[in-house]
Amino acid sequence: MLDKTDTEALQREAFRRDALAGLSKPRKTLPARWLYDDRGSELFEEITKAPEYYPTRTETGILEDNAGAIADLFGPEAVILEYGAGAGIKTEIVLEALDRPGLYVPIDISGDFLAASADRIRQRFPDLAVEPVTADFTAEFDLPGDLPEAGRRGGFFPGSTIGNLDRAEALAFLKRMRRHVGPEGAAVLGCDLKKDIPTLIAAYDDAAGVTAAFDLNILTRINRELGGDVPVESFGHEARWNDATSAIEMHLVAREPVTFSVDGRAFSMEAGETIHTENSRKYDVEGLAALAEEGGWELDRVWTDENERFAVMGLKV
Ligand code: AVI
Repeated sequence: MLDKTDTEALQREAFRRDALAGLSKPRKTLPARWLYDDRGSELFEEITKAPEYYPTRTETGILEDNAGAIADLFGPEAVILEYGAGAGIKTEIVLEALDRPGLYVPIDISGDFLAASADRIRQRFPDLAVEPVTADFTAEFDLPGDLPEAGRRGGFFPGSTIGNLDRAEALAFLKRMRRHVGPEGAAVLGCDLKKDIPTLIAAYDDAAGVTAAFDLNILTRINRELGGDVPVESFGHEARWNDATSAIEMHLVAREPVTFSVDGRAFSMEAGETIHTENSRKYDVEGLAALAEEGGWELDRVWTDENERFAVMGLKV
């Protein structure tokens, strides 16, 4: 087993590699996963409460309104596999509604975060067995070998995190979850839907500047963890709609010509040049159902809000 210091050293090395590779491209990028250090995770929590960021409260409302039907889809004594632990209230809504759940398996790459959210769930549901798995769910990993056999296995992937994956990654994820749940399995998948562009842009560029702070924090992280001297104050945040990929993109825009170094390597950017930090793809129900089908699933039910902003999809094998 790797201890915490080993894991942190490996993470930092992966961050260094990704940052240097991304900043060396003609169109600079940084993978979105590095947005989530402690400060980034705090800021993301704050984003979910911003008035313009409708996805979290909309999905929560859909889960509340349909908890009974979701529990029926999973069935009695279900083993729930949650990809990305710590959807907090959303997880609790589903667990609360289930008929005698057999086991809850939260899966997350951050061991600390996972332990904290597993503890919270244990306190809230003292009779529920909880078996956390530390793993990157966008790559292959093994489930515990001793999962109970009585109930159905159900995947739970809320939050529209599927939108942060590209098409190939999303398909690989759907196939992996299909393998995990086995032949009798089911899944509940939350996904933000395509809509008018101003609503989307506002959700990713809120007036209070929380999303901007979240985006810019990746530069502060580079300076702190990779010995960088990026002039953070010379950058601004921009949310853009890309029609070809059906995605909101987050960009860090250089407001003036800048030069900086990261881990001893020099970089320069012209005014207006950007670092692309995140894609958040928006689907329609048909498009996502087609992708899920390709991944080995059948669409069983779709639950949505009255404005059809967000969809929670019930899938069966
Ligand atoms: C985590 N993920 C689903 C969020 C999203 O909406 O794509 C991340 C986010 N980025 C900016 N705001 C929220």
